[in-house]
Amino acid sequence: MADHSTKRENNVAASDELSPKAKKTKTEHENDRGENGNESGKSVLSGFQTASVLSDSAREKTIFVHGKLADQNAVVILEKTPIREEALSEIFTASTLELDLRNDIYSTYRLLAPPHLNEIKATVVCPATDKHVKKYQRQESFLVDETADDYESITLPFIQKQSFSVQWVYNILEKKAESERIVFEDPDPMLGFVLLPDFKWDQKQVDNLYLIAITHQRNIKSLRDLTLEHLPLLQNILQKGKEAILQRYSLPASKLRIYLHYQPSYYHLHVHFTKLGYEAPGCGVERAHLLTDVIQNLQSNPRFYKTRSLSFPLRADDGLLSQFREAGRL
Ligand code: M7G
Repeated sequence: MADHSTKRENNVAASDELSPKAKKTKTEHENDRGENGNESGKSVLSGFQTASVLSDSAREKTIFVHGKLADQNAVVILEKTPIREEALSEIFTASTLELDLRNDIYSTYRLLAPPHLNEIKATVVCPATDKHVKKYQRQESFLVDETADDYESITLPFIQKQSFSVQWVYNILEKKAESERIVFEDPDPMLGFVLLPDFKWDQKQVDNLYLIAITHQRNIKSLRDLTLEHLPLLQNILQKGKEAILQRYSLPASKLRIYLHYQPSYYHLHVHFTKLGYEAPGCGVERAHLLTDVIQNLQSNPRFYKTRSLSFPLRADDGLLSQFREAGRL
């Protein structure tokens, strides 16, 4: 259950800290509407042809759709955005209400808010690969226990052949994309990183804060590659990431969940920073490794991640799962 005092505090932080940014984001969106989102008055998504719904959630208010956009395979993710406290007075004054039912002290309505308060966040992946389509498809998962030998003989060869492109990561590091969204950067080639909002976060409220820190070093694929030599890098990300978030969003470290995924989707080392209390996708124990634990594990055993078994979930049609099955490991 959300703690209201905390929520209020965060929303105050949100309005203090986010409003210049939110304004900027609005201007960017307005520009986008002219330059990218709309072409001659028509949304680029108006030509989207739905092939199938990959998954949806009434609780999360999301839908993942597979289809074609200008003859290319595409995935479109639609998500209703949270209601912001600062929008409440306009919602109450400027909306129309249609009564659904009234019974004793209870009544329910259909509230039709002005369009700008009724946003849907749309994420488009185009052209999407089959792997993208599978990533967003609802599927059964299986927990795999990967030994160090399994990593060398099964996982590593698989990810070397089949992982998602990390071009988007290089674009961020080289300031070819999203440079205006960077919250903090340490440019040091060995210890440095770029901290910026994850594209899952609309940055309108701190309640669902989600940032990622992407290392400047390009040769660290995942948790499995980490050894004692990476401790200064990890400590730097932890320390400076926390400081930058406190400064920008007034959110102290005690409100942050800071972790790495194993397996990640993108094999270029990055750290997730999400707000404690926000059930971010992938923050469960079967996939998220707290950065503080990773640091301590490496301090007590420099080869911890080179030698220990690591468990993680794989989806039913993941090629890596077939490899584990073929090797008799499942
Ligand atoms: P991950 O652990 O490799 O995989 O995290 P996951 O997507 O299964 O969690 C990569 C993170 O990068 C995710 O949280 C994505 O939402 C985020 N992300 C992915 N892309 C393609 C982008 C992007 O283009 N820009 C930004 N800002 N974030 C992205």
